[in-house]
Amino acid sequence: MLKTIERHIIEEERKLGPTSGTFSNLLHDIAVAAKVISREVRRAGINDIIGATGDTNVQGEQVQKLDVFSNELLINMLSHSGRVCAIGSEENAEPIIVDERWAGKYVVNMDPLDGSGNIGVNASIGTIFSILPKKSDGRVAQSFDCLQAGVNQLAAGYVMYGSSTVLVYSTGFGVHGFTLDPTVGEFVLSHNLVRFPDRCKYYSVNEGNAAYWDEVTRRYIEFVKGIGDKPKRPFGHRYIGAMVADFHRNLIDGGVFLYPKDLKDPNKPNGKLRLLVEANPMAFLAEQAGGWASHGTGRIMEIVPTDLHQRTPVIVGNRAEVARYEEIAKGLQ
Ligand code: P6P
Repeated sequence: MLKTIERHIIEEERKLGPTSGTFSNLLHDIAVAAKVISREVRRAGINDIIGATGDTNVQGEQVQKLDVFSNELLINMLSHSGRVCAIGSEENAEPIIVDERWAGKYVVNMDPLDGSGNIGVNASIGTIFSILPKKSDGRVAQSFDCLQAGVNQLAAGYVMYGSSTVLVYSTGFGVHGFTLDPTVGEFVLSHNLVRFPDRCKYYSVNEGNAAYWDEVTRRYIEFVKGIGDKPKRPFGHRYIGAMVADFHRNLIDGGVFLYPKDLKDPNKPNGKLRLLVEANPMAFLAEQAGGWASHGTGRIMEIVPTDLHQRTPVIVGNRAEVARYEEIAKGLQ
């Protein structure tokens, strides 16, 4: 029986108690934006949207044309939805405060197009979103409305533009995945209450950073490779360079993803990934799917943010493997 995301969102909303329906409308708006971005991604080789704009973003990264398209589309849709009061985007230095005439009661932090370096080589990319309540008093949101710990999240999700387009989200009642059926233009339920398998099959890390890792990461990676005095069957290694794609494979097949702190860039002592637009939403999903997400010695979702673009080490996925990493870290303290 075909269950569209619209129907599922309404059913999920009923579990949240009496709300004015704006929450489900917000999730629906994000699903619509995902369909439009998916269309552009699928045509990227044709409609001259591949390539860099020549600009660099606040992260100091090359901006791809599809980054700009996705960011502007999502900001435009969310700003005129009547449901959002502030938007924190990986592409914008400052939060976007929505015009009071359109402002709603939710905050969205997002990475509009994660892994955009993969566009030119036709590898998977994604969109990541985190939904929070407005915290400030008064009608107009403040920039600090985006600076909330992950435990405050009401919902989170991602869209993966891979061999098919999949939207995965949770509102706190488990994780559900929907596959876009391009013949009808609908996201259809394909992964109901998806959870990390108990068996950890893969580890995902950029091995090219091995020379810059600290002792904790070095010891953990040796373990997963079956090296050392307690050899074990090694995990498989898979790394796509887009967090959404690596996370999704590990969620479906069993695995752990790491972007630990490293000494590669003195300006990024906590690794590369952003707390608010990558780590927190993926941590919310991981915990809802029976997994865990740590910054190395503690729960990612308990970090109290001080900057929109602050970074954090990320070890996320199979609960036992994340716990093993934390045990090694605590043993070395
Ligand atoms: P590296 C994409 O740029 C991203 O933010 C994540 O999606 C991905 O996991 C990571 O960076 C890849 O970074 O340094 O391994 O290329």
